Amino acid sequence: MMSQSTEPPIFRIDTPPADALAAFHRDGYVAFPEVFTEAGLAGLTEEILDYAPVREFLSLSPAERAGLSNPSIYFIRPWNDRGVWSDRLIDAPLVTALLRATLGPAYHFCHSALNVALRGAGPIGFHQDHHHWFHTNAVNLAEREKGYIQILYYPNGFTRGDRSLSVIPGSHRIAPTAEVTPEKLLSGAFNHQAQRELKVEQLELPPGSMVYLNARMFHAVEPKPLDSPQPFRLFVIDIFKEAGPPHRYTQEIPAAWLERAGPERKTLFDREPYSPECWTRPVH
Ligand SMILES: O=C(O)CCC(=O)C(=O)O
Ligand SMILES: [Fe+2]
Repeated sequence: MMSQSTEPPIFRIDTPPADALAAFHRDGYVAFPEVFTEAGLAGLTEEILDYAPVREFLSLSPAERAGLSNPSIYFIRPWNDRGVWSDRLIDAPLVTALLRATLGPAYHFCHSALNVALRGAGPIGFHQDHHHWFHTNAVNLAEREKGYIQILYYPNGFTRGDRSLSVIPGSHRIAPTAEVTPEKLLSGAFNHQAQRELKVEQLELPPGSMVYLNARMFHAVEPKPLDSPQPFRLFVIDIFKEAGPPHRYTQEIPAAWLERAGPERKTLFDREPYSPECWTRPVH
């Protein structure tokens, strides 16, 4: 494999702008509009559209599509069949700089997913993705304050109201116990705790954008209207966790990934994958 320095960069920047980390800590997310290089965006897009299951999904006839359990979404988790550009996302200098600044030196790659949403795709309600809050094993309780980061990539972007990402900035600061529902958050009941007005913001991002998100922050996705001018929205997510026991979906690392990983990347992959008994098995 080529050394890092001779690879064309996938992002326009290698380090976050000065105000990005403050925004992340204040809001629970920070967006990087048009952060991909031209070559990086073209390469990533081509890898997704060339991926056989995506090609097949996009070429289905309406009748074939109607037979699918979710006719308007292609989804795979983990997304292991990555080409050179999508592989490069995992430890691109910008990603590494952000993860070190927010999770510290000890963090791991958790898992990834790929999602293609067609016109007619439904909404996703407000939710958090920090799964240790949804389970009460000793392991889960101990992991709740650990950092869990989702990096969302939008190769062809989205406009407001068209499969757009919505966020409740500041909601990551509220401990997500059972009584903290999105409805209560938005009613103002927790504004004092967040020290700000918690309200929904619907984002809009151009092609080649990225969102760096604390998975404790409530977020949602708008449906994709049937008359959307964009035929489909592409979405890739890479998830990282502070070192520790498996999170939900912490994936097996494919043997081929391990073989070609350099020493730094190997440390990202050096963790136990999720298994149904990983949180309940007695600790020796
Ligand atoms: O589709 C999106 O923009 C975000 C989806 C989401 O909430 C997630 O993958 O956790
Ligand atoms: Fe989510």
